[in-house]
Parts: sequence; C-alpha cells; structure tokens
Amino acid sequence: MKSNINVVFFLFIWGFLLACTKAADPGSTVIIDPVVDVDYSDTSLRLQDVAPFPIGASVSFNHLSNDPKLAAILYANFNELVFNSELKHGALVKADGSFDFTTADAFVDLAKDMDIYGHVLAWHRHQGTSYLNTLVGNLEQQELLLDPGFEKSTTVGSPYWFVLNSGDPKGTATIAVTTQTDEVKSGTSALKVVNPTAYGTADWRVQVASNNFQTVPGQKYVIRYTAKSLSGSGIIMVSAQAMDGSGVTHYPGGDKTITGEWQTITLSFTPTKENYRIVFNMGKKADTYLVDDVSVYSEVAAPDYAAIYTRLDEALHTFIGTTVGRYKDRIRKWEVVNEMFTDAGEIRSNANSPAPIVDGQKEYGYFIWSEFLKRDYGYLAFRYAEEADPTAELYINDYGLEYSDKKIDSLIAYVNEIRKRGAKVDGIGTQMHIDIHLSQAKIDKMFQKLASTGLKVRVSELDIRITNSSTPMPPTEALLEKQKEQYQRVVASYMKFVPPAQRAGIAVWGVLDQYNWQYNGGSDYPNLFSTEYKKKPAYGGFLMGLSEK
Ligand SMILES: [Ca+2]
Repeated sequence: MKSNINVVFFLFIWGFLLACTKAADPGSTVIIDPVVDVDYSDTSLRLQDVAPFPIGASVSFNHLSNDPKLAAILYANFNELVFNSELKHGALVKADGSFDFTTADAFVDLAKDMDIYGHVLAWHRHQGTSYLNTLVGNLEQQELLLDPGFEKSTTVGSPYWFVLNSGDPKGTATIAVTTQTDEVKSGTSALKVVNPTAYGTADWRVQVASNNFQTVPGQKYVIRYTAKSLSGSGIIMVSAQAMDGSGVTHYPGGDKTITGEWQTITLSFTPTKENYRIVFNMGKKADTYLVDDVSVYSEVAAPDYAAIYTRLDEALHTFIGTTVGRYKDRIRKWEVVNEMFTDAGEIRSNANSPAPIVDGQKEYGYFIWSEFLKRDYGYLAFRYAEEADPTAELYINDYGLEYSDKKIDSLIAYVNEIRKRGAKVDGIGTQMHIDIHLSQAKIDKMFQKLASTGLKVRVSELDIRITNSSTPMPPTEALLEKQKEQYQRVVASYMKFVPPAQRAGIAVWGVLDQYNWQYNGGSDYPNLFSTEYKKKPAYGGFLMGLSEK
C-alpha cells in the first residue's frame, strides 16, 4: 500500500488515540478499521488515499508527457499506472526481432513513485507481426493478382489489368469487361476480347497484361486461367515478363488451343528476377475470347507445425524473459495473458477469431499465438514470467466475464489446469468495459465466481459507457447520474464479494473522457474525469462504492 494511505491511517489512529486518552484503559489494544470515519460523500477526497487497495489508471505516454493537467490529476488520484500500449509486443519488438525499449523506459521514469502494472505480455493484438510472421512463414498460397476474376472494375485498366495492344491500327480489337451472364465463368464479370484480324506470329498485336507482382527467384509459381473461344479453336499464349528492364520473359506452355467450352489451363514458371507481370497474347487468330478466374501464386509446401511451435515458443520465451527481466525492480505485477478465450469459452484460433478486416487488410498486429501453441500458450507464458521474476504477481485477464458464463468458466478451469501443471497464477483480471445498463446481478455473480477461486481479483480496465448503442448521446445530467450509480455498484460489489486479502485493486481505463478509446469525438463519456478536467459525478460514485462493508 502507498505511503499516502499510511498517512491517513496514521492521522486517524492518532486522532482516535487522542480522543480516547482520558477514557480508555491505556493498556488495552484498540483495533481500528481505518476506513470507518471517512465521509465518502466528500468528493474532495483522493481515491488513492481512501481505497483499501491500489487504484490504477491507464494513460498513454504521449498524453501523459504532453498534457500537464492530465498528469496532475493522475498523480493526485491514482497510485498505480497502467501503460496504454507501450509494453505490448508490437511496441517493443522490431521487424528483425530486436527490442526497442526507448519509450517504455521513458514511461517508467514518468511513473515517478506510482506502482506500475505491466500490461500486457501475451495478447493477440498489437503484436510485432512483421517479425512473428517470418517465424510462421506462408501457410497458404498468396494470390498475386489484384483482380483475378475481373470483378473490381467495369473497364480493363489500372491498377488491375492493362491493355498493351488493341490490334493494328489501335482499337481494331475490342478489349472489355463483360457482365453478360453467359460470358462469365464466376462472379459477375469476365474479360472479353473481340479480335477481327489474324496477326499470325505477331500475336502480341492483341495483348493484355496483369498488375506487377513480387516474386522470389528460384521458387515455383503457378499461373492458372479459365477461358473459352467463340470458334472453339482460338489460340492464347501467356508469358511471364520480368519488369526490371532485363527483357527476361518466360513462355510456359507456349500456344494453347482454347475450345468452345470453359476450360482451366495451368502453367508454371520459375522466376530469375524479383518483379513480374503476366501477359496474354490473343492476336494469332481472329476470334472472340472470354477469360475469367486468372490466378498467380507461389507454390507453398505443407507447413511444418512442429517447427513453427518451436520457433514461436522461443519467441514468447525471449519476449517475456527480456521484458520482465528488464523491469524486475520496477514492475511487480504483470498481466501475463490477455483475452485468451472467445465469448463461447474456446481458446482462440484463426478459425474462431478471424482477424478483423481494416481497409481491405487483416488488422495490423493481429496474431493468435494459440493458433500454433494451442493449449500450452498460457501455461508457457506464465512459466516464462515466473522464471524471469519469481516474486512478481502474475495475472490472467479477459473481457466480458460479466456477460458470458462460458467464458468465465473456461477461464477459471484453465487457470486451475495450468496451476496443476505447475504454473504460478496469482490472480484474475476482469476488464469491465461496461455500460450503465449492466445489471447488478451480473456484476455480483462475476465477482462471486472470481472470488471463489481464492486467487486475487483485479478490475483491470474499468470504464462505463452512458449508452449501449452506437448512437452518440450527449452526457446529460440524468445519464451522468446513472453512470455514477453504476460506478458505485461495481465498486460496492467488489468490496462486498471479494475478501480483503484477495483485492488486487481497481484500475480505470483512462482518466479523461476525451482520451478514452470509446470517446470518438463525443460518442461516449466513460471515465471519472470530464473533458474539462473536472471530477464527474462518477468519481463520487466510485468513492461511495468504497464505503460498502
Ligand atoms: Ca469473374
């Protein structure tokens, strides 16, 4: 516990003893509950002075170093600092696997005399995927064409496909995207080339090229396309051209006769250069061609999952060992594993937790360790954390434990399982990103279940939204009052159901509304302090919750 608490405690005992001097038997032992005489409705009280457990808050390094008013509120009211992202794998591990602790070290200095809760060692977001993906390698074939099925544009053009030559004179041949159902193999469109002239060996007079793509010299690449011709005996020749100016061209398969029915043609080539495009020559005969489902990919050998496991196990060991070891004297509590389970209570995998798609790409930094380490994932993480610092307190953490019985039950069962295997788990964290509508019953039930483990229980990321819809609501007095009541309910429930020895503390996720991840320019106001740097009614609710016996 922090010195400020001791000061309050000391002053209180001092006052009590003075008051009792005349009446009490000087030889008797007086047992005093330090929180008995605090007026919890006095919102000038500082949370860290009156709570019988650590009061944490998460902030980002940038906000703390650039906003002195935020810093003043943080240092005054909280005695535990939770870094927002600066200790995450993705923040510390560079593409080559080396570490960069510059920001984390500076953040540790900014923590001054606050305790630091180490958030987070093993997670599936904000991971150093540039490095981790090199340990996994390609698990599946990667499509190298931007628009393999002619579905993304109504014309043949950049950046997908390029008309290099359209007959002689130019425009004699019509090269277009067709959406006529009987001219399409899959999807809603295909390439249609109408060439009225036979150019013989100058078949390049009618020519369409793909986008450029990167290749690995020496590796085998497959080219596949589906085509048919109106005559039933057309000819297409596909080549692969190096785009580095060397003039290197591969002619896999040479001329192919294209029948009147859809047929799939598969070719392959082994590049000697690093950048290519494929080119369709369709000028040999006068004909009409339809082409769809084109694909270029490098052949991938079946993944060696045992080797991947070994490499990732080493990477996890190195990351946890290095990070925990570095801050051994400063960080005494670690969130070792976060969000290992789905809401259905399953251990995460790529199948049950596919990466969210952001701007057409997999979310950056999304990496599910348990896809490869399976059930050993959490066990290994805890073993490595204990090995690096045997006396640090180690936590497992998750969200939605108030909503999903399957999740909380799986989590508790897993903690029991890995403790039996010899892992040291000191406590369970529950995030509690909740809203004002969450029922008292759900809150109570969660704390009862967590407390029944006998382990420490931590509220790790508390914030309370004033709306449970995506429609922004202004923070009216009525909503702020409901938010205050909900903060009070959560803290009171924690006091009521978690025995004192198991109370690891409550941390709020963010201090000021405007820096909260759910604020989004005014969509919600989940924190204890307003955008005006003032204590909200919620702050009073938190204090009142502490009066629960
Ligand atoms: Ca298509």
